[in-house]
Amino acid sequence: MSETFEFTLKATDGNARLGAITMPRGEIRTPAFMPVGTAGTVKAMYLDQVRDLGADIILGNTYHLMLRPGAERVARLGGLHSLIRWQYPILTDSGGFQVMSLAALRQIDEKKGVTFKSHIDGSVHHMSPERSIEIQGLLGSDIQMQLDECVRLPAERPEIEKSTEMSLRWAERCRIAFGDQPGKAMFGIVQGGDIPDLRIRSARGLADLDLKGYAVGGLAVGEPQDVMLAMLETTLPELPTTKPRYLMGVGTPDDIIKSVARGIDMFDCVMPTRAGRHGLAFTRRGKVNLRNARHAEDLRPLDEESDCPAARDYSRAYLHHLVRANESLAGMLLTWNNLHYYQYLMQGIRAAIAEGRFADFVGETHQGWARGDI
Ligand code: PRF
Repeated sequence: MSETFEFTLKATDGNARLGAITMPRGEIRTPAFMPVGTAGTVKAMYLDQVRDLGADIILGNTYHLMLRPGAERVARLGGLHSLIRWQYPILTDSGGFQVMSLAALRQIDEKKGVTFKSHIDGSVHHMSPERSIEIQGLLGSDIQMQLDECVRLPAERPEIEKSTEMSLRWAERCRIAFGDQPGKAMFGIVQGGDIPDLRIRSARGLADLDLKGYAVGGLAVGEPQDVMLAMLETTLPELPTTKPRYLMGVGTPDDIIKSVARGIDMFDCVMPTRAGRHGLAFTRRGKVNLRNARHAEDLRPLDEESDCPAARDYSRAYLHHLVRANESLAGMLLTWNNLHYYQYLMQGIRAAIAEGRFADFVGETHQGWARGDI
């Protein structure tokens, strides 16, 4: 495996890109979906299963891990990879987004960073751009994210502008704190809300910093899908084609396909894992809510043609029972099914781009969802 972090573009089909990131812990085939392992576990899954489904990289969260078990403790225990038994690349989010969505009493100061109260025990913590990078280093993260501020939409221009400019200055501080680590990467995060000139300003400012990769943040935070897609169309032409682009926290299978069509290479989302724990299955025939009474005596599996045992070998009647009875196995089977479906979708996307038939693939995939399963 590569000693350094490299991104290779292998084929394009329209704006869709097929590529690969190579780095010391492994290769990441792009477009890639990264299962979310917030607190050092992809909930309800063994990491061996996650790997077998085709995941090349998983995501971890600075915010959760700094609070519990603690970044210094993870470092003393040998780092996140060895602790959780995942030897492949790990990307860590920087913490700012989770502080804003989970912590109490948040205060932002450009120089000092964010001060917040833990959602677990109310203890007070500080995180500056430099401390976020330090924590991500202690965890042993392979791809680190800059500390940023994400504004929820709708919001007024002055608020978005102020936070976009601050995030850009934080990117520079994070780049300096990260320094030169050949086998690892630190990505900048484009902000700018739903305002095109701010998106362009943010993307150009980050491009000038010559980072190893670029994320698009601040989307899927309350705006309609067409606004999100319009922001990608505004943002992506401003970023270098030679670096990977990561759309943070997105999304549904439809969001993913439409974002790949506009040039996104990487995704992460709690959708497949969280929805699975709530009784919702993603399939080639669209979404199936196993809580629904119509499944109570349905002996058909979710998808008899799937090669995932959770989709192929268990009846809907049994899955329905497990969901209704609140059994752990319900979450385990549906998470397995959903992560399998997401990786199957990404593999289909990559094969279609390689063969120059991405538009046909999109059409066929939408047809499958529209057909429904009953
Ligand atoms: N910033 C960071 N993490 C994120 C986001 C962001 O804007 C989003 C927005 N969809 C998800 N996760 N640091």
